[in-house]
Amino acid sequence: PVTEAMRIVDEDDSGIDRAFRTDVLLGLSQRQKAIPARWFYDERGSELFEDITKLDEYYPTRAETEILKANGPEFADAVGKGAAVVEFGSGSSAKTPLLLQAIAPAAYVPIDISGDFLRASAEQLSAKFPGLPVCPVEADFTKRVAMPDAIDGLPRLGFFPGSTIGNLVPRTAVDLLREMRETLCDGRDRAAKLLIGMDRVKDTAVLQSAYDDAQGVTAAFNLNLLHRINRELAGTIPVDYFAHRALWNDGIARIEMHLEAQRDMSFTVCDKRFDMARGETIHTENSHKYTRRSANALLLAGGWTPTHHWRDAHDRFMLILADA
Ligand code: AVJ
Repeated sequence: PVTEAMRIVDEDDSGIDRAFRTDVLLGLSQRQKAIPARWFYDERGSELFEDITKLDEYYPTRAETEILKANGPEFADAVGKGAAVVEFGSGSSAKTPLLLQAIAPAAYVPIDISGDFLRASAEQLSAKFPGLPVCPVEADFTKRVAMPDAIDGLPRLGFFPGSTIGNLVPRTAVDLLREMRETLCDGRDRAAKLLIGMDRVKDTAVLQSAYDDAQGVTAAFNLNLLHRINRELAGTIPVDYFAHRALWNDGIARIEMHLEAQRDMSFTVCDKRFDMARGETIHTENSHKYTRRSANALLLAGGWTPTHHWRDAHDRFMLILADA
């Protein structure tokens, strides 16, 4: 059974997403132009990301799935039965069934900003687990989210797979971890845990090709952001003048994606004019990589105490369980 999701996207009279407009206009006005990675995921962007997860070069999805498949009984032991699983950014993940199978939860609460994706994946999940109450919530999980009454009194397990946390700089990641703790604990002294996936620091060439694949799917994913701006924010960006770049920033252990101007240009977005010089970039994504220690430090700063730690056979990825 799937309950009705609430709609929370804030649109103006012409149907423009206010948060998207603000992030793009402010982001393009900075000296180093930058747009938050969360805006990649319109319908096309979500499809392209699904394609990325199937690429030979893109290991994180397979590595995390391997960990989930290999450790079912251990998750069940560590989490206990009858929890409400609250998934932050449910997407269309194939990972969720693996977790639900392993721990036999009492309810499943997927939270996602994309309502259509959310409803589709809630229906799919519900079909696979008849009898499991599924309560989708359409919301921006970077803020505290009200939990459905249906899970009152149940112990809660937050699930945040996919290394999505890696998109955030540490200051913002810590804020998010604290918001998740608020969402799960509801201001009370509730039993809450978090199972979070984090990508590991590894050989630079492996990282680089994971974010700059031979087929150009990641390039298309990156460039799709410009198409989205043109479509949704009345933009005139000449998309063909941009090239995809993926760089490893060793000092802060992250892959950076940029869109690099291949020539001087000017364009407008929502009637605002922007100029770019050849070689200048729009910074579109950070994907932070962690060691066990740096991951633990981040979780602790966010109010979570790590208790368990699992890796795939090739040490590429880790799942960490933490206590509120
Ligand atoms: C969905 C944030 C985990 O950082 O690996 C994939 C997104 N960007 N290829 C990542 C992404 C380019 C991805 N996350």
